[in-house]
Amino acid sequence: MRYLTAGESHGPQLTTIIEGVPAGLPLLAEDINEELARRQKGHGRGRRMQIEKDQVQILSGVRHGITLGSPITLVVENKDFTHWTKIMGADPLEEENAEVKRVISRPRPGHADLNGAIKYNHRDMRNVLERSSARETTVRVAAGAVAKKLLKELGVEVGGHVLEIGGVKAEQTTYETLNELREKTEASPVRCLDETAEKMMMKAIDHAKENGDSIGGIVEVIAEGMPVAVGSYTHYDNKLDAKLAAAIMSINAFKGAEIGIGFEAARKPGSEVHDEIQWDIENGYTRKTNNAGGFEGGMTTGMPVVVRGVMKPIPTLYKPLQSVDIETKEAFAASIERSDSCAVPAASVVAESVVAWELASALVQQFGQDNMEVIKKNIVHHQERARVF
Ligand code: EPS
Repeated sequence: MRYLTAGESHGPQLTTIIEGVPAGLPLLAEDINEELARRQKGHGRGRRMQIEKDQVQILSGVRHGITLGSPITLVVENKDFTHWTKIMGADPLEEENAEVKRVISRPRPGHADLNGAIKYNHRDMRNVLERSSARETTVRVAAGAVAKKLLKELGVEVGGHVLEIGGVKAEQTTYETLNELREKTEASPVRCLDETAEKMMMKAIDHAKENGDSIGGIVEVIAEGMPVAVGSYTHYDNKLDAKLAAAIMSINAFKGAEIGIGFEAARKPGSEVHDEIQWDIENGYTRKTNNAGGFEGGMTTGMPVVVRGVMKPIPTLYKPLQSVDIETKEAFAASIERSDSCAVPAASVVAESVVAWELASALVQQFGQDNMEVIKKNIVHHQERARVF
């Protein structure tokens, strides 16, 4: 499976074309809209989220609520476009006017502005900002919602939560079931399981906002029910854990990814890191622990997949940092654009989406590409073989 996205932050719409989703998957607009609404929430979101009410239009690949196996086109309108029709229009302007174009010549440190402008030879850095904005994650979440639906049909559930915001760490991070995790995090304005930390995180976000600043954090995604031995050790680009790390790193403002205990493994001896193997007739091979986060040798172990990502503070600040005007080369404060003071809770939904996408793609690749019935049968057969192996 693969997908492309298109669309500018203040253009008319965001689009994704998804190829390779098997036929026979039940899929409704509301499955996708639910995920889009989750991405819009979170303490620390800015004014743009009050303008948008992200809703998907399914324009191809689905008929009467079931996927056809043909490319799926999903579109989400930018309601804000009505305020940007001239600035972002596709037609030439009658006269060149920097104000009408809302030209940006002072790059924001931490954003794609300067490097993107040099690469594509844009004197107006709005041409970079419009595509590099995290607004694009809207349709990645839409594609992720399709992946989640596919995973659910195959017995795989995905959840996520926030572990840390602005230096405030969640101490209580355990949960009995993914359903419980979901219930608690949906009720939390910062998608955190720890109620004490939640309040401190919200205070940290308010404090950043008052100061015209922004803060980042750490999110965790868990997937339960992945069959064992999905992915491969045979070649670097077949390793599923590597694909997950790349997917996490592809989210706007993400600077690192960890699987299982991740960097902590550097500080422990092997005897405390590796997950001992056991077997019983009902469950087949299982592990006593899950420090590996569900991966060994680029393949799933059958234990829950656990992936974390770190998001830096959003670089669009109301209190701008020092920059240089690319026209005059003089020192200036960077451009001020409307922004979120913290988008970590929203980013945790994006992280769920990109992880779901990679896991769904891997299952489809390994167990049959064309229709859900064949994939389901192949997975049942595989799991039975693995249990008694
Ligand atoms: C976002 C929409 C954007 C930003 C934010 C994410 O809308 P606008 O630029 O109109 O305010 O709120 O993106 C960034 C701050 C960024 O630096 O990329 C969204 O839909 O999530």
